[in-house]
Amino acid sequence: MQVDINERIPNNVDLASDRRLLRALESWQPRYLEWWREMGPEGTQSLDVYLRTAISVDAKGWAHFDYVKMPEYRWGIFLAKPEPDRRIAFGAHKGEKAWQEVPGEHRTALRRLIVTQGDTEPASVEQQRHLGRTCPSLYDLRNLFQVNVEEGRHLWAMVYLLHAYFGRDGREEAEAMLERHAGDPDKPRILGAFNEETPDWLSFFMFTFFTDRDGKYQLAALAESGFDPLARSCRFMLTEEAHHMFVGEQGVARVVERACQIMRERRTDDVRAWGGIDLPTIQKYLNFHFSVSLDLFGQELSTNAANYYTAGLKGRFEETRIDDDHRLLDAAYPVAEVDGDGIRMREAPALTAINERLRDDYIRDCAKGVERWNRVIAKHEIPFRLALPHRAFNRRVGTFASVRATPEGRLVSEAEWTRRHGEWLPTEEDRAYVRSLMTGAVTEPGKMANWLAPPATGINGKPVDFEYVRFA
Ligand code: BYC
Ligand code: FE
Ligand code: FE
Repeated sequence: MQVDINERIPNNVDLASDRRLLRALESWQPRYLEWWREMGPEGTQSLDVYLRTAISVDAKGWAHFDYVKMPEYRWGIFLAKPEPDRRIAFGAHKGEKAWQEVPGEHRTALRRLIVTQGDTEPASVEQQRHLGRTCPSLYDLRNLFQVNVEEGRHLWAMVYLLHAYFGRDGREEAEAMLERHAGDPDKPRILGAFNEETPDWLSFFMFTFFTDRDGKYQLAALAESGFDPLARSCRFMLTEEAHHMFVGEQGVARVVERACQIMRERRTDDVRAWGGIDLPTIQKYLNFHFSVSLDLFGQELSTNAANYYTAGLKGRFEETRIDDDHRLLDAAYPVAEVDGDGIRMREAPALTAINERLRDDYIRDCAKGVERWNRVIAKHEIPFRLALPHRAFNRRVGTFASVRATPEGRLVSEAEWTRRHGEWLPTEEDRAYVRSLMTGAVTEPGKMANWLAPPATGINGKPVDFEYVRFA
């Protein structure tokens, strides 16, 4: 199916042949644009930004680069190509034909999953809306906007499913997506991490590394869904997600690189004296964003997750590559839990441990990124290593929400936590210092703020000093 990029809503789902659906989405569109103007990236109405826009789902066409005015971005609806005769790969319906319509018995659960997924997308745009003001370079500003427009498109992807498959309550849920707001005390976003602030660029890089990576794992689990339109939506979203995590990984790596340069050139550990962000502060930010993102996987043992799996709605990471029966009725899975004053492993039913398994996959992926950051430090021959904190550290969801643990995973008293958490999590002073480095926007092509190193290469083969954003 070809995409007509000039349609009001570019799509590869043949919207033109479904007038009712088209009209419903066309009436949601102005409300989306109004939300984008009010809650989206601040002060960007007239900028020309060198952005990637999906114009087809082929390997070649999905990454089309050009200057775009942000409010005129072509937010479209794109599903990955259908797999012929696709079968459900897991759960009680394993082997049956994948569903092209919503099965009545699973309607509520599916809607809930789609709403939860959809809600995070505009939330992240809201969280990041002020960052343009303090961008460290045009290259970074462009990357921020790229992430923002694609999160906006991810909202479109979920809203399409709600409109196309859930009738009236789907339309109501689509409205509600624009009514809840990140951090709003009356109408907050659904999941915890999406009500936190993203007040500075170090937070932004950490967020895109850790929280967008939760997105990757959740989308991968939904990409296995027996409900085929959801699976195909998520598959295409995953192609966009890779860039978001790249922005985070490279962003943090460049902050680390700059800290190391200062330490070596100035022969000092006092990186702040030279306007950099010191490695211990980077570690604290890492601790915060990792722990908050771990909460997004839900409880270690979850009957919700077991039901989603059995129903064929949400699978495991790379479900079809796992060598087992894909029903998990008798299988076990090791889960960490609090036991007296320690933490021990216990065999739990694999079905109820589905969330924990996905969290484990996620943690392994995060650890690889941290090792790449450590290679930057090692290259400078500096004796410091970044590390992921223990999964029990700073948790608000699941079994560890009821205890206090150090980054090493030692359980401590409330008193010790109160005394020492400032060693492990960013303090007000740390945050104020980081903010103090980011008081204005660096907008000269090729120029970088002092606290981060330039990227190794530019975007789409362009040089680093390319004019990624043009100001009118
Ligand atoms: N905050 O049985 P449990 C992304 C609630 S990120 C607040 O473990 P379940 C993106 C839960 O609702 C990916 N509440 O829950 C990234 C439940 O409530 P009830 C987003 C929470 O359902 C960056 C209760 O606790 N996608 O795309 O197994 C930028 C029991 O919990 C939280 C998805 O999340 C929390 N963190 O697991 C842009 C995928 N966690 O029923 C975008 C869809 C749990 O007791 N969502 N609760 O009232 C899901 O699959 C599941 O909802 C979750 C939770 C995995 C999130
Ligand atoms: Fe997204
Ligand atoms: Fe993302």
